[in-house]
Amino acid sequence: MRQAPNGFLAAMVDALGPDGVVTDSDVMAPHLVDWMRRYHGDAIAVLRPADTEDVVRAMRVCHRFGVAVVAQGGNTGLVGGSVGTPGSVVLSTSRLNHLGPVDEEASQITVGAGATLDAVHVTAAHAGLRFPVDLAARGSATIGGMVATNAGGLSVLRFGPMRAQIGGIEAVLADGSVISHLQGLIKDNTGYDLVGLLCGSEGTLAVITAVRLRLVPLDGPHLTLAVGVERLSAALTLLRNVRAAGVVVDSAELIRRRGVELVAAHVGKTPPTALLAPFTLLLAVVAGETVHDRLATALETLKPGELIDSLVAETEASARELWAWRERHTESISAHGIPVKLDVSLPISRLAEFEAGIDALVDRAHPGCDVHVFGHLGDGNLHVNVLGVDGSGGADWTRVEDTILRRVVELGGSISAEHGIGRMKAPWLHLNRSPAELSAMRAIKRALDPTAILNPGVILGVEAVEP
Ligand code: FAD
Ligand code: 2HG
Ligand code: ZN
Repeated sequence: MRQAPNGFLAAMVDALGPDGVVTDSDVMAPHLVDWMRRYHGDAIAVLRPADTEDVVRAMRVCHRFGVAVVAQGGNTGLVGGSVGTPGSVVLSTSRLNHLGPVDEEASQITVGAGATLDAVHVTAAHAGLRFPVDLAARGSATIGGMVATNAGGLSVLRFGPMRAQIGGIEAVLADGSVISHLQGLIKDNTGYDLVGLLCGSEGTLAVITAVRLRLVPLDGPHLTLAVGVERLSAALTLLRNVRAAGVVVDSAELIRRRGVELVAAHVGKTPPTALLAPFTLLLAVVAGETVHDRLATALETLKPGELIDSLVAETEASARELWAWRERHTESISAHGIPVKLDVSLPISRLAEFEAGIDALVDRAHPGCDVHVFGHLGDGNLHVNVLGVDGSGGADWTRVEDTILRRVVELGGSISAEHGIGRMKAPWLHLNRSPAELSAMRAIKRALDPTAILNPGVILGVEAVEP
């Protein structure tokens, strides 16, 4: 462990009080390993600021001593961006968790960066409104972390990712200055979009302390439908036809039989037969008088032999059970080891081709792996998880990752659809970003964080951001 600079901890305790500075290694331990157990970090201390003023004081001390700061929310990120690095402090937002009140007139709410997604859902629902981003880590993932990664989730198809839900941000820059833009104005063309810039910045440009979120009206009931099909292209056709029939689709997710079997083994349950088709399209749609007829018409458009089975969840409880087969993929995979975990996006027209070739491609890079593909079909976003490669990283790991990411780019896709770049994908950022774009990004980084203390190594890699 790297030592703190002389006087640093005393200055930090002065700034935050003893409760705000944790140095006990047992208490620090969970902050220093990521959700996947792939990244094991290090830090001088974990800071627990109680409000924005505390964050300002903490950043001033870090700036003065040149100590790196890794902002951390729920630590559910999947690209190794949230754990401390040697000589850094982890700044936990757990105490910045204030909520609301809901501004019903504007359908907005201002929350602390450390508020969990679950808490925001519950608060919005009490006001008859909905916060439309949802993901399986909802109990721990924080709004600050989700803004910092521009998280996607299950309803991007209908509502867009985090970026589309932000009415404003309050954040503390590296030198302790505060930018606060929380009015939530619908129209506001006053120069550079700093809010948009911080969204997806993964803790490298500022520490987000509060967020103004847009809320949407609660729908009536949703209907959940599972359709088992022979080929991925049939799932795409069906989704297109369901939407063309005027059905409002909230989520359109894809799972494969292999993944369902893995979840079944993990949770000890038998899946419904519709989920044992080679591919299952899971749909959450807004219910209404004509929805069953419209769905039936769309199902009829599938070619003979393509539809294997379908199942409608009649109750909320059975809908939750169906969704669990999709949502529990991540934990079921993790129960079998540390996977190569990728979240790629492709043009819709290349999805089937990518999926059809992925097993053989990975097999050539590292024979004998177990490849799991699932994800947000409607967004062109597939999750590729590969089990059976040495979980600690190394040459095999890099080869598998490199092979998949290059294939994605060859097909016109993105190496990160929603999890971000973090430390994990920094070496491959150049596949998607031109030298001119990378140079513009470095210039932005230097302007906002001239001594490179904010989450070093994340997004741009270590060398790229040294002052
Ligand atoms: P952390 O993991 O703590 O941090 C993530 C990044 O944000 C780090 O770089 C960190 O430095 C930075 N950061 C955190 N807080 C702040 C802040 N206040 N200011 C500045 N930077 C900050 N993602 C999706 O997009 N879609 C999904 O469907 C999805 N499903 C998931 C399911 C599971 C089971 C799990 C474990 C993860 C899933 N994720 C998904 C990953 C997703 O990125 C995180 O859940 C979430 O966005 C991160 O929130 P967090 O509070 O845990 O952030
Ligand atoms: C999801 O959609 C998450 O469930 C996690 O983005 C994906 O585990 C993964 O690879
Ligand atoms: Zn996802």
